[in-house]
Amino acid sequence: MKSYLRLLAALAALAFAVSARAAEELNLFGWSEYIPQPVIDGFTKETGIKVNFETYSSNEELLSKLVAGGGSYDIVQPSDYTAEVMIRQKLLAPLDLSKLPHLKNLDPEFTHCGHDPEGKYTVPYMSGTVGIVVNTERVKTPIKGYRDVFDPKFKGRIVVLNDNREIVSWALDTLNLPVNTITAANLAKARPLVADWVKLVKVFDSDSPKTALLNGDCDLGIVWSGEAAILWNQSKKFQYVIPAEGAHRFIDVLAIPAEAKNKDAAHKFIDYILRPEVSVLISDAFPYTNPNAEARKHLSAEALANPASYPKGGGKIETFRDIGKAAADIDRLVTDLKSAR
Ligand code: N2P
Repeated sequence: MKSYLRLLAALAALAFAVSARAAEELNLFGWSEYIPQPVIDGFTKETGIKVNFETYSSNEELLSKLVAGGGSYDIVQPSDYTAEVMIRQKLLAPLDLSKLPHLKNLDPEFTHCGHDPEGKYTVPYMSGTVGIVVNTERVKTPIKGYRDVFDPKFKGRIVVLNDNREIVSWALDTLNLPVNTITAANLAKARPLVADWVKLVKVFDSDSPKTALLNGDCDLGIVWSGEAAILWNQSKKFQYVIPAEGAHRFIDVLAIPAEAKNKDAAHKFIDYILRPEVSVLISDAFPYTNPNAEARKHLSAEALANPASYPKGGGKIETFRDIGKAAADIDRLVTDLKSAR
């Protein structure tokens, strides 16, 4: 009888362990068109951890949902400057670096940067720039910078990111004003430029700005470099130009919200992403600048020669920083001007 009870207890424990494993989940909140589904599926297949994947189109959307949603996300994917805001607001959990053995694969150029100097909260996912794409079959004049794009003759032929901080930074760069020290006076100077520019734009799209260029709806774009790289792979008529007035370079990261409920699974996912063979799959689908030095060794010569993914030289390239309350002023400015156009 005793051994029968012991057997029963063992079976119950086993059933509990199996159900606990089956119940393990990960709530991933990431940029659209950035994390390939096969990568997520591969992680689930290997670990048994079910991934619930939600996407967003801007850092502002991520930030507001994270603040409102409390503990519902286990991994988020902010850009560097938004990670900086999250660290300041204590919205991120410190990472347990002992659970991330593949961190060593990262190129030090992308780690310990201004947004997270001690590398305590964030792991670089992909990097990139924001630049101009020109359909050179349709646009015959030289396009070097923002002023060339926002020429009235291109009205209705332009697609740009639907991203207010980006748009204002193009105007500030054009006026040779700083993009990270935002004053009311400088925003007032940028305003007329932005007002003129938004009237020329046909499509605002941060998710897939390549689409309007591919289907011929637009001939010029200001887009994420990974989008430009996909266009280049489709046809060499789509040329990528780093704007002469200055360009934005971002490092998008993976981080764990302070309130996350599945922190262990989150570390497992981050380390999975850091494996070279997984990271290569990400580069193949979304050819941004891969910060993983080991993965880069496995990229094709063609992938490494893509001028949008791995631009050579170029002028002034800056990262964005946390600008505090001025972010709301920028948002208001562009939202007003867009609705007035
Ligand atoms: C992916 C957009 C990622 C770039 N669709 C944003 N920094």
